[in-house]
Amino acid sequence: MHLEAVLRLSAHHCKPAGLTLQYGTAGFRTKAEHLDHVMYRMGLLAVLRSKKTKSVIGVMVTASHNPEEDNGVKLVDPMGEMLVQEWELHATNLANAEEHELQTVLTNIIKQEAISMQVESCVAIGRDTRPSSENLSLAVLDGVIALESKYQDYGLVTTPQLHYVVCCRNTDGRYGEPTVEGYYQKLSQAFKDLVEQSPDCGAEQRCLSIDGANGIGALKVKEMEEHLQPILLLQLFNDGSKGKLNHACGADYVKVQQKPPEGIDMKPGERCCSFDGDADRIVYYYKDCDDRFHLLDGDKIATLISTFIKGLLVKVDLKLNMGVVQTAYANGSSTRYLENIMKVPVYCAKTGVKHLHHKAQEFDIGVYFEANGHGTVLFSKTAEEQIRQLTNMGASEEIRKAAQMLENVINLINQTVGDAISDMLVIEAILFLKNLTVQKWDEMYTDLPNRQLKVTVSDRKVIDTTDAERRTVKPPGLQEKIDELVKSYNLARSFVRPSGTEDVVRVYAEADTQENADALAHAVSLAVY
Ligand code: 16G
Ligand code: ZN
Repeated sequence: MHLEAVLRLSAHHCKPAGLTLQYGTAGFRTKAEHLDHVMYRMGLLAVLRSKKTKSVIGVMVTASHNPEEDNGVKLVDPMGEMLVQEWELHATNLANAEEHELQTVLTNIIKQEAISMQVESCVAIGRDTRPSSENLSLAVLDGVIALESKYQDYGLVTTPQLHYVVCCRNTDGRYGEPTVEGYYQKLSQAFKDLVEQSPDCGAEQRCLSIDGANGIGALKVKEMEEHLQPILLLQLFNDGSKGKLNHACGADYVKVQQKPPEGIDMKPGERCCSFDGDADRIVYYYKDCDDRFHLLDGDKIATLISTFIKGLLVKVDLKLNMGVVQTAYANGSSTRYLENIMKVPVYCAKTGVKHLHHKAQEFDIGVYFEANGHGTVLFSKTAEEQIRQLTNMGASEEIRKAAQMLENVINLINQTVGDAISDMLVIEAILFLKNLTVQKWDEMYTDLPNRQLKVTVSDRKVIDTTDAERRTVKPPGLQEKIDELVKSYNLARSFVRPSGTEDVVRVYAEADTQENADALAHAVSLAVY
């Protein structure tokens, strides 16, 4: 192995001795100034992964909803999914190797994975709008160049756009044209085809206010806007021209704080949504006439989408199984509504997109959403084929029409990963077609009041969970204490889990009233302490 170029270029991206990081739920994430060497090495690893899979591999530089000073990086696998788990370990080992160990660690990965270095490789790179992202993506590029790989730098893109182009590149364009323009074309066409059938709605119903979190999503919505007119009239706030990325705005802020972002002008009854910093999450909300804030989070989105799809499935009369995947954070009311009223099977997965995605793949149609607004719908090959067949030769006009709508949904939803823009268009289309206001959508069920808190502990790893993070098995006695506390409230539920992205323990509680949810969350955080 000739790794001289790798070592020579590594001298420009030296690892601070002793610094260790872990490839977690969302790749590497920390203060931007600690990431230069990690980026260089993820460039190297992407090349190896590309050679191993004989496919284009993506590298996205972003720290999503984290503060502007942070940054991060994650690798995208051939079909646009998250990096497989076994390679997360390689990523961690490579990032943490001291300079003098780099060659050995790299050679070990090559040996262990039996990678033939002669195989061609190609890496697709994207980045968000953080000030640090440009230089960090150049560091990734240096790693790619050191291993003499081909690459394509897509520049400023949303995370889901990068997942999309990677998938397109590896499926000979069957998923779409592998460009950002191709993404706009595919989605806007599917959106227009889907809403074609909708009743004529007034201008008011066609207006949507978007909080772009001062990030990449805002930039991309501006680019896409003209493709969506005149059906959808978008009003963009927090577009990055003034405010700071994710500061007092964005989907995470709105969900956790349960209040509107700063910088948005909300009139009673108006439909609003917030993206996060890399536009892979979305939440909706509105203010009622009494100035009360109503949040429609990932659970409400999952319910809306799965109800719509189920309705179409009944019409086309296909025996396709549909399941909804949630996490422990899903509001109890949403789970009950889906199971008892909609009669849709619901499953709980561990937090983190890869876990939900994986579970959703078990169904013909798998709808997954985290309460925080990250989610999508996956259609199996069988489902896609059966639906497509019916669009050509459905028994009746009604069946053909319903099949056509399902096909439009397939084209509109970004099946590689949760996507704020794509999810937004699916939601808007459903609201048009069903002639639903945001209030009516909100009334599908009433959320149980809930509270999230974080607790700083000396070592969050002392907490270990089971049952998709709904119960703790360590430290001893903690679960019993939580059970005891939960018993004293009505409709209550609570759990704690170590965060995968921050050095904290997260606490979730829900109960019949906000006061009770707050009190329970508080009591449980004291038990953790
Ligand atoms: C990451 C995950 C997100 C999860 C969050 C939980 C991906 C792409 N993102 O942002 O799905 O909800 O982590 O963070 O997997 P936590 O472990 O700090 O609560
Ligand atoms: Zn994100």
